[in-house]
Amino acid sequence: MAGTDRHKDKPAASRRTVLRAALAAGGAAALGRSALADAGNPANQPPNVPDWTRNLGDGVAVRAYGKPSKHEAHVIRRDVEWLTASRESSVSFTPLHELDGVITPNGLGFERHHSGIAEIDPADYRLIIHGLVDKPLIFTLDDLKRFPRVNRIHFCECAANSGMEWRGAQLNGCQYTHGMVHCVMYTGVTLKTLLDEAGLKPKAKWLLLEGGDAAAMTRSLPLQKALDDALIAYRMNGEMLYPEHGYPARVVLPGWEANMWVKWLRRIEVGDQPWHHREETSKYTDLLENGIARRFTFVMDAKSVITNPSPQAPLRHKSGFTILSGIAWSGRGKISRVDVSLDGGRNWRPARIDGPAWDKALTRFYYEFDWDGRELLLQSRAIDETGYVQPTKNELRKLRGVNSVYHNNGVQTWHVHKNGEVENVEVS
Ligand SMILES: Nc1nc2c(c(=O)[nH]1)N[C@H]1C(S)=C(S)[C@@H](COP(=O)(O)O)O[C@H]1N2
Ligand SMILES: [Mo]
Repeated sequence: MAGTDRHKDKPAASRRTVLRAALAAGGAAALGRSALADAGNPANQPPNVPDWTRNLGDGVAVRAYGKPSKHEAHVIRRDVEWLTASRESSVSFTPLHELDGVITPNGLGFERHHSGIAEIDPADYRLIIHGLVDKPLIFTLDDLKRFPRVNRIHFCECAANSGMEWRGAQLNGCQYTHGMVHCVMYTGVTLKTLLDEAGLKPKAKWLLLEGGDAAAMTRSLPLQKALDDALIAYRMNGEMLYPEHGYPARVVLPGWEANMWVKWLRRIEVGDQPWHHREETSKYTDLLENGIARRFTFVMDAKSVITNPSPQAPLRHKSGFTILSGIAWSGRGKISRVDVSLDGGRNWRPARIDGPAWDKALTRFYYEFDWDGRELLLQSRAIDETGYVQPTKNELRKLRGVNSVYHNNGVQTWHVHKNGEVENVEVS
């Protein structure tokens, strides 16, 4: 049965004319519609009856694994061609301007791989713990799932996020300037539980974390962090990890730079000092103006960005009620406040945080205002529970110079033009 007779009669044309007249006379605002009320295909709009109302749709289980609407096909991870030397060693960015709330969908979180995605058969997955332990252990995936579980929601940010912006405004879109961050709920076992199982020798001070990908990426982790809040996660947002995020198990280090969150984790060696690592996977040191590098800059400082409006999400209305939205996060705890400026940092007003403001997680803020149609210089600054205030980019440059590509948590400025287009700029 395709469609019902009930809907087959087309309403009289005169009704349509009346409705249009009402809209033109200012009824648009009352109906909560904008100038975009004229967009689309009138045949699908009131008072006409669209096909999707006339016809039955797919039944259950036709879409055995759900996907977003086909009209959302533009909401994807993207890379920057000139940044991507090879498809394997590359980065893709989270489409932050297309998301809301605080949780990143599993298919949209940025990816960073040094040697591509390892496709691991879970039956062959093994995690080895050895070195300065009482009994070296080998875990299967099922073994990991039989330890007491924890659920933790945390952001994961590459230390190179915003790194292209150290010398000046460069990339036009928050997807590219800030999209090396995602936030999901991880399910797994604490690393402490596994280390307790193996038994640490008194001299234990550092761990080596090694990935099972072709990069065999290794990082040194101070034991204190491992015992404090590190996880070995196998689920994200309830699902098993996706291959690009380390299936079947990865390291989660709340608040710390993502480079250390080893994916496809296969080996943990316990030692008494940090290891020397191969340059290409571990040059995450911050070169200062005087040539000295900041090392072990593990914690991600508080940061924020306005995701809407932004260069990929311009303002479509010419003026009037406007919703500004963005995300804030801190590697040192909860976000306690976010301020917003419409004039490049001269005046600040508190934004409205809505939804959870979890520890070391993305936090959503909004600022609603009446746009007078004039140019805007939008900024946001995050303040975390330690009292730390997100600095301006120039304040950061004074401290650290411009040699590093890492740990740029400076305030972002978006220039909103009169026509609603938005551009990445800097204010002095
Ligand atoms: N085994 C392995 N782990 C890895 C990497 C890698 O290339 N191999 N890249 C690291 C870097 S630099 C980042 S930023 C994060 C990215 O995590 P994601 O791809 O889940 O976003 O993984 C880290 N863990
Ligand atoms: Mo990274």
